[in-house]
Amino acid sequence: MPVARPESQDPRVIAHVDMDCFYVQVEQRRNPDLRGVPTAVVQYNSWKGGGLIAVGYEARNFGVKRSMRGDEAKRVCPDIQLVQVPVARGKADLNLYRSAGSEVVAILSTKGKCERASIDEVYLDLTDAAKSMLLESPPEMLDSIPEEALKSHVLGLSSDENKGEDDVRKWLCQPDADYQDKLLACGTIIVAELRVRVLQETKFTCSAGIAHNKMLAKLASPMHKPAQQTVVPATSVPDLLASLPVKKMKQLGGKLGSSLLDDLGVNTVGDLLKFSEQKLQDLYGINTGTWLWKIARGINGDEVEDRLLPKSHGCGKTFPGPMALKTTSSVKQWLNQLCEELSERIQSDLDQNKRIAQTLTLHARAFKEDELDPLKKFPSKSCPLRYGTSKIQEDAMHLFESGLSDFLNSKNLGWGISSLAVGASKIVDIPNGTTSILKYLTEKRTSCNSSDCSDALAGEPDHATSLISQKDADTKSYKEREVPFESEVEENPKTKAQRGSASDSKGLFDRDANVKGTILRYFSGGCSSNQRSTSEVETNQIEEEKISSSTASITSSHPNLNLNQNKNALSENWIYNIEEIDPSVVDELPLEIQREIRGWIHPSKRINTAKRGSTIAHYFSPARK
Ligand code: TTP
Ligand code: CA
Ligand code: CA
Repeated sequence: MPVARPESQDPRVIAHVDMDCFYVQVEQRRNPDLRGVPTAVVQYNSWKGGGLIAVGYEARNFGVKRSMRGDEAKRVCPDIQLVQVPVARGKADLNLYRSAGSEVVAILSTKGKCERASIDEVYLDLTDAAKSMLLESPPEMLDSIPEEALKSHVLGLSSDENKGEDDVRKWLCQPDADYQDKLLACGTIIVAELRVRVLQETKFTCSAGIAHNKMLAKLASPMHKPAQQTVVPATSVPDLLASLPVKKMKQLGGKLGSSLLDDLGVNTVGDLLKFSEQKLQDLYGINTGTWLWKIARGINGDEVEDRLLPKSHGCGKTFPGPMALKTTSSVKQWLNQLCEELSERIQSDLDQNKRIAQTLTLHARAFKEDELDPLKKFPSKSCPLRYGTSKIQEDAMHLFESGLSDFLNSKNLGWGISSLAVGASKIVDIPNGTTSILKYLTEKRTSCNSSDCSDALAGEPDHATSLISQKDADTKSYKEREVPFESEVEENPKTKAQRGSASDSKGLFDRDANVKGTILRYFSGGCSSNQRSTSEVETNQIEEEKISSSTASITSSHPNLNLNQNKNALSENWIYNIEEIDPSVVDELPLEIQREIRGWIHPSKRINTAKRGSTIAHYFSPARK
């Protein structure tokens, strides 16, 4: 739900960094023979050559698109190399890509607050680093401006290619610029240097948008891909938004965008300027109305969260067409696999980062023979998460049974499952200096039943509850792993190191002085912004929109459901909080489930009490009223 947060009056420098054709780059690093060769990464199933999930820029030049399957890609680009995504437990194993993303995050987070926004992108708040640079070594005082910074695309500057770098140099060094632009100029240099470091240290290229807020930075990062960066000075915002189709904004990809288009004749974000805040509130409710009024002016107060680790973990698998699961035993078999992976991931999060996940969630897509209610969705279910693979498997199966019973209205009908996913969320840090909850757990868990535990827990932090309020103590995962005690429960040293150097903006130029040429040159295909057609850029964005626009069909699995709990393990009602879902994890779930979850996260689907114009009433589906 878009909510307009007040934008700080203080100037900010925000960057959005997105890796170029990420999975392809990871595969090209693993197998350098693929460098410079048209390449795509395909899904693990082999039907029609597998679905493409990442397409390299060389292949895009031949017209290969992510929407294609391998066979079609071979037709338009016979030399294309199709690399299968790694497989584990019969499903895609994204660990390779996740950890490659972490390598990049470790570098990008050295200059300021860093929010990992998906498997291949981050937001950075570089305000402090830019302020320090402006004080200590402003652009006009530098002996030389890093070449990568001079390659920046500054919106609103002349587009004369011959004068491009000169114009950028002048813009970066203009003595009479206002403070915000001066900070932005420093941010431009800092981001260029970070991107060069990313390339040197990981061999990956990335693209970036640099602006004074998250929304504008995100809009700018895909404008010149691959391996380039785009800067949005405040003065260029009206022109940018005047020509920006509403559907290009992620939150406007769905019903809200359609309503703006169909009901108000609003084609571009700038067209919204015609409407007063009051009018937009009357039409769409107070929050959404204000949000729309603000985005029309490029105002966005969202903060960059200080978060290098995901807010949740999820894994899932689809069972298309005839592969649909039709018996509880086949569901159990696959759920067991998914839970095994989930259990490993939360256990390693606990071991490495000292974080505990508290909520287990099951999502599924299902169909049934009952044609009377074909749109009914399989309700997502959650419960307190108990550590230990077998416990997670057991609880997930209970959640499934409970969901299936609701889905079938307790009728005895035939059914099929076309996708399954499990998630672990509500992840909290184990507080530093706690005389270890973990120690407490290892000592107490074997001996207490649930009521004893709740008494014993009085005064303990909330987050221990879900682990301890179990009837039969599953001590395995803790006891066998030599849980660290107090002195070991501290910040991850890597994170600590990253934080420590956050304000170091000096000395970058020395470090990067050896880098000859620009990142762009690194691309053997030499695919510059000019060579890349607009339609390719659009295609990429449309892909994202497809996901958010498809949220229109979601009607039943509302995240704030008060869920019935299964009888064995869970006695209390449990509220699932949408804020706990990490969009970066959603990307990793099966597409069908992504759509459903994005339906909760993105568009303005809040219960809305404001009076609405009659033609717009259909924007809010009845299920949400
Ligand atoms: P994107 O950032 O959307 O795309 P990309 O990095 O491949 O290409 P671009 O240069 O245009 O940014 O997605 C990042 C990775 O996430 C992508 O390499 C593969 C994976 N992914 C999927 O598995 N399924 C999807 O539907 C999408 C959109 C991405
Ligand atoms: Ca990307
Ligand atoms: Ca991305």
